[in-house]
Amino acid sequence: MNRLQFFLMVLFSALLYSCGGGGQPAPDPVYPIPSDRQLAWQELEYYGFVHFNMNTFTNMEWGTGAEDPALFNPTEFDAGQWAKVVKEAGMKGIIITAKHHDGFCLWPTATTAHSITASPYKNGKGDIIREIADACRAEGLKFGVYLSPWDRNNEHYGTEKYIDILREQLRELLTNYGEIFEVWFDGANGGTGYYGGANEERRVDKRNYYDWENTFKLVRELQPNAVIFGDAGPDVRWVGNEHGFAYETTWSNLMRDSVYGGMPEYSEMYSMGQENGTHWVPAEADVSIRPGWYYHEYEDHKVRSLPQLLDIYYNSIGRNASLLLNFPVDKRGLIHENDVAQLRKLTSKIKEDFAFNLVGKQVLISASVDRGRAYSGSKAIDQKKDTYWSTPDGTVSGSLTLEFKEEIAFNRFLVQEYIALGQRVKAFLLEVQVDGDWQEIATGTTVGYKRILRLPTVKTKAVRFTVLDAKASPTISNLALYEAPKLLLEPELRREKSGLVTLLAADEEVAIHYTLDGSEPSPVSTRYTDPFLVETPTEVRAITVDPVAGLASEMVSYSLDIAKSNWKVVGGGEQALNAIDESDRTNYVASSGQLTVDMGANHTLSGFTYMPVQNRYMSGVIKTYVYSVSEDGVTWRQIAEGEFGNIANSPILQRVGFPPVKARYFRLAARETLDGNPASFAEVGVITAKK
Ligand code: FUL
Repeated sequence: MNRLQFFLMVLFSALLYSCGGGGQPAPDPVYPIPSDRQLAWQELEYYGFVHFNMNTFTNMEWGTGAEDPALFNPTEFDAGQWAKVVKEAGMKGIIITAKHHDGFCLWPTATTAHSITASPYKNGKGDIIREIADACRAEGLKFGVYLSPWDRNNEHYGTEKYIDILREQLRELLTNYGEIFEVWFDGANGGTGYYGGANEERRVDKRNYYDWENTFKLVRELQPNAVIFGDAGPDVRWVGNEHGFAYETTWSNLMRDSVYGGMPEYSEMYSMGQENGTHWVPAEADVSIRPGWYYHEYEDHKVRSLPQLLDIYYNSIGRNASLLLNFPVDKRGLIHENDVAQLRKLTSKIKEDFAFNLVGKQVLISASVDRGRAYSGSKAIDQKKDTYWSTPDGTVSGSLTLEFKEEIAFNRFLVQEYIALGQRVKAFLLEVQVDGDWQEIATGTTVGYKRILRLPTVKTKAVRFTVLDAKASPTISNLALYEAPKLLLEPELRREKSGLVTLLAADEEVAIHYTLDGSEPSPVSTRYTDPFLVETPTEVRAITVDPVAGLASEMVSYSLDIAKSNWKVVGGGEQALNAIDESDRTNYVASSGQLTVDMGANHTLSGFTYMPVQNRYMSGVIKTYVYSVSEDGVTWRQIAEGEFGNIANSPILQRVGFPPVKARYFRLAARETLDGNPASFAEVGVITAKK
């Protein structure tokens, strides 16, 4: 080879290399594909929602619009606290309910008098939107606005004039508060007729009334980088439920022209997206950290548990959706301490779960097929989001195999598609090699931006990921494996009427150990295997243990009293048994206002317990009571009466003590209920005197 030939050869190889993959071009996009603003939004993954507005002060979820602006008066409002809490949790922004269905505006709008300007907050000089926007900016968070199209206060709602007003409100919000990352249009719309709002009689044609096309144009003009959320998109769609769960099969493609905001059949038919959807409209999962979207003191003890929050996280972000987690900011204007505490637990567990990507320990990655060097298997693990493994045109399946020098243990599998070229994967398989044989450990359907599987811990030296079917050549930009530590939470105890006790651990792979004699449990205490009977007063103490890691949870102690196996309700029929079935979820409503129980034998009582109904409506919750006992069911003695203090705001288990008294029968009667409805009971129990 002469010098020229050599030079040409070097030039040629360099050219080949720069074209990527031996000249192989990138796969053609599979339409629909995301816009640039959607791509940027997709990477946020996780951001906070705040419901804070008039309803916070009226204890409502949907206000009527007739509320007096004077009621809006937070005492310690601090958007800086919200921003810090959200930032610390790893969330990327905050969306605020600038105006909810009741029409009250959190900023000094020129469009209506029903706003913060008419409230005592900062003597009518306040601007909550400004304070939140500034706080977000100070923490490096994005800021978004929720603006309810449905307005129960505005006198023009239902007419064309209102559409101009709504647009003007939007103009104010999108002009005066800096960069907005998301504009949230709620699908809940007038015409439901349930709540008798100011303009309820003005039913609107949800599909056409709002002239969305022109409203969207305005958003584009004022905030070209903002995504628009609505049931039907256009940029981001509703996941179809308020539990924060996306579907196992979640396409970002949507038949967008077939849906509209507030469409009744949306959740069932469209919210999971469609393989052949015409537009790119990814799902966003919205869910509140408490049962309600707005703050209610009576939900202070109902903040979601860590296992519930983890389910939400994995079932949204892990299923090709983003997560919009709501905080019902309280009357002070702060995210409540209980919510902060639960969020911190979630944050640290997620950090632990994804602390170390085991793929880094791999020695070899091989692809069964690729479309050239620029699309080799290694591109799926190079930690670069713009490179990906892909196959030749027309090849819609193929595998990536990771081999490890030493055995690894993992229980989380994460995979991502290079979505800039469209969502492609329709079916996949995950296998591990055990003793030389491949064993299937999971199968799945869609991947999309991100898919995470939680799996039982498996040990192996080789892992194989196979795309079984795709719309076109798959484009896999990331594969990761993690070993999440076991969830070592205190065991939960459930008891049946018979006295049968079940202990439950949040993580199936941990052991439960317990004692029944009041002593402290340790990993050598009795190991729980099957439900056991507890018929007499007993202290059950338990821990969960991860034997491999040598770790244990905190201890939990349950004080159980006599079993209710022989208990009967005197009168009240079948439904009355709900009050003594050891379940807080089933209720009994007593038209007589009282509950009489025959325990079947005499016991020495030194107190009683009452669990009020645990649903949002709280109908018939007892406020003041009379408690009586009897040995024969004929002669009764009243032994306690009083008030369940603060039960309206804190409907938790009530315990009342009294001097020991012998009784076979007891009667709990309501003197008054909170709402005047017939007394209701989730559960009643007794405290028997210590022998
Ligand atoms: C729903 C609304 O009706 C709720 O009040 C809440 O704002 C939720 C996020 O969206 O459609």
